[in-house]
Amino acid sequence: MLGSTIRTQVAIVGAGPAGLLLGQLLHKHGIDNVILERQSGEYVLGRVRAGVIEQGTMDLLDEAGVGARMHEDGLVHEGVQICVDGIRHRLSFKELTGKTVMVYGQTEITKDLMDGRAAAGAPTVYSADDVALHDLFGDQPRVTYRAGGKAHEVACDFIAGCDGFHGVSRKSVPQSAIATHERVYPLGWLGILADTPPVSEELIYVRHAHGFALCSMRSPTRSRYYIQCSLAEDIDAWPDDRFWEELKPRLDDEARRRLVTGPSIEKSIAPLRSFVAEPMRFGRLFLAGDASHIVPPTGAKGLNLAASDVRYLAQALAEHYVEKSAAGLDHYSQRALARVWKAERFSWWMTTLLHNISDNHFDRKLQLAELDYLFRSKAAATAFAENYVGLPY
Ligand code: RFL
Ligand code: PHB
Repeated sequence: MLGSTIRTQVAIVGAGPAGLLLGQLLHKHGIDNVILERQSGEYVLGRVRAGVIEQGTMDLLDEAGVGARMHEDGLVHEGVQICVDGIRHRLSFKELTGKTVMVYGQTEITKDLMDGRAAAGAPTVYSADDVALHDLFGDQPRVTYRAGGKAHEVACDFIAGCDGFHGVSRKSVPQSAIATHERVYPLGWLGILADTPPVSEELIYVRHAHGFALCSMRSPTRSRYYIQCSLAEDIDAWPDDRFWEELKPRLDDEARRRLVTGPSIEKSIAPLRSFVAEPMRFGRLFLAGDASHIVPPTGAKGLNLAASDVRYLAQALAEHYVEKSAAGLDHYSQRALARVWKAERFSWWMTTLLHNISDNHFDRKLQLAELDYLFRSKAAATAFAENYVGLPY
């Protein structure tokens, strides 16, 4: 049965952070947009992912008018700690770069963006099935989908593919038009969320002979921990006690003493992957966020890259509609990819520095030499801090 045909300026596929933030920024510029999301709103809000956001991402959330709760509840972090075989070292972002990062969960950002969108009265279609992109290289692209047992269509000027790594947008592009670059690591992160106080006020990245671990948090009463695991791991084989027993030996004495264990409220395994699809524009389709690139989570860059893509894209669309200039749209892919590749490099570097990836003794010795250099050289520490707090847009 035929349902509605809606006309809008920008059709956005995906209501993750990229799609919702783009929608909000476009709305601020007076540009109409419709978001189509495959999942329900509750499902999107139930995903536990990023924890660390850069100053540039905070600024964008403020610009989108949804930063109030973040400033109230977010935790400002002036540094980070790296523990190597039981000895902890601190790197101060504040001293090295004058900047800080914010610990504020992706779940909360998503909620703030959804609330902002509802307040703006901008349309989002959740549980949209069979989303399909049409006529990308013509003047009048369309997006079709099914909802409530009916077929619907969105006619638009542009499509923003913000539908994540497994989305339909990137797959709608002719194979000959797109180049993909990928590195798959033979490991994953097993993550646990628990209502227990964090072991430390700052994040601790742990390099240990048993494998990587990360002590993070969502609030002074909610912890987020990760341990390196094999890709073949079955989540059902990881009752909470087993997780805590695996984490403990990787920590330093003080962290082990302060560790408060408790029942998990979420547990999941994420594979580690580096991936870039180029270019990010195909006619009237623009990819943004995980739809176009993936980083392993070690550098805390995924959500922040989605935000920088969206900033370039929102600016470019505003230039198109307000100033009637195509320059921003023409340069979008090149500008976004320049920042993407630097974050790819940093995330790959941090991943290979801290994980147990290779059995080769030479590789292990190199890791330790690199870490020693990082702790002793101000130049090396500054390069690390500069990347962690986020390179300029
Ligand atoms: P998302 O969040 O995947 O959202 C895409 C949305 O599109 C929908 N979708 C579709 N909708 C319609 N039709 C289709 N055919 C569709 N297919 C998919 C999906 O349902 C979804 O709602 O991509 P987006 O918006 O680009 O955002 C990217 C971020 O989510 C991601 O990069 C971060 O979570 C990565 N990440 C981290 N990033 C950071 O900046 N800092 C961190 O500390 C950080 N920690 C992490 C992370 C990712 C992790 N995992 C689970 C991979 C920690 C972990 C463990
Ligand atoms: C998190 O808190 O989920 C988190 C923090 C830092 C990372 C990755 C994930 O590098």
